Amino acid sequence: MLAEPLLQRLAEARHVVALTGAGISAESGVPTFRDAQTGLWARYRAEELATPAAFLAEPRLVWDWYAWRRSLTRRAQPNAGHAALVQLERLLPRLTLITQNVDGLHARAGSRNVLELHGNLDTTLCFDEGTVVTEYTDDGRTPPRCPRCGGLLRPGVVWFGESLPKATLEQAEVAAASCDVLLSVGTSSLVHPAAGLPLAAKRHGAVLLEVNPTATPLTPHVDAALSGPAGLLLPELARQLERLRGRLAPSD
Ligand code: BJW
Repeated sequence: MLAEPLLQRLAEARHVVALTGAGISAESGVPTFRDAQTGLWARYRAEELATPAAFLAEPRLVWDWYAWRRSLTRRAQPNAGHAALVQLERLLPRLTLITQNVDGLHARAGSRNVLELHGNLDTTLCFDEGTVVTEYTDDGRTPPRCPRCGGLLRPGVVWFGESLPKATLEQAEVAAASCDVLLSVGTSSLVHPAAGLPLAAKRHGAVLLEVNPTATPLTPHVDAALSGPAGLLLPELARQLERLRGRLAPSD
């Protein structure tokens, strides 16, 4: 699957970054961001709901959309792709996992070092104060209100036009600039600043690998494009790495 010289580079890497997007959760039954709209939500475009302006115009609609998506992700289980990244974390000296996903499935699979660039569906913020709200009363209003200031509550995710969490983005940028291999998995590579991380890694000399059933704007820049589903290809990659490690291990 992965050509021997690139597999060697992966096996020798001191620091690997995996950047994931919605595609890695597709096989858990969580629809990807751009294909997310099914059933009642099919007539809305995700890009038009995931903005502060949409929330201010129709807070109930946007809150309900996130409630629907939260109910899907809570029922979902991590898949073989998530599990393979946990295995890679064990096999490699250092793996930084950067995700654009808000579903929390990497942590539920057992990944320890996860940088969530776009927040998490399971957190709630006060729209006005930007503070995390852990407890609030359900008084029947949608969205519920902030117990401190009475402002609208919103999901703790990053919408278009909003800044990413500063410290998390900085850690991601440092990791991208210092890794030997960056593995981009299941992302359309359209949304910035996340989409710029692989290119920054490449400028600093990293090998770029991509796992995706379809080509993306990143594909022309990668050293290897592994075409197919993450749930199949990531476990295969981990197996290849383990086999190579077995061959390289000094015999007693
Ligand atoms: C499989 C598979 C399987 C399927 N296995 N793969 C520079 C240039 C141009 C624009 C900008 C720029 N810098 C900033 C911007 C503006 C904007 C932006 O990037 N716009 C672009 C659309 C052009 N960025 C922002 O606004 C960001 N903020 C920011 O930069 O602030 C400063 C600033 C603002 C304005 C101007 C300039 C500076 C914030 C971005 C926040 C993104 N938030 C969202 C919503 C999160 C909450 C929610 O989920 O509702 O994050 S948008 C959405 O896209 C979500 C995702 O995390 C993100 C990425 O999507 P992803 O993960 O790639 O999913 P899909 O669906 O697009 O793709 C799935 C892929 O999986 C596909 O390729 C499939 O083929 C594949 N796949 N099955 C493997 N089994």
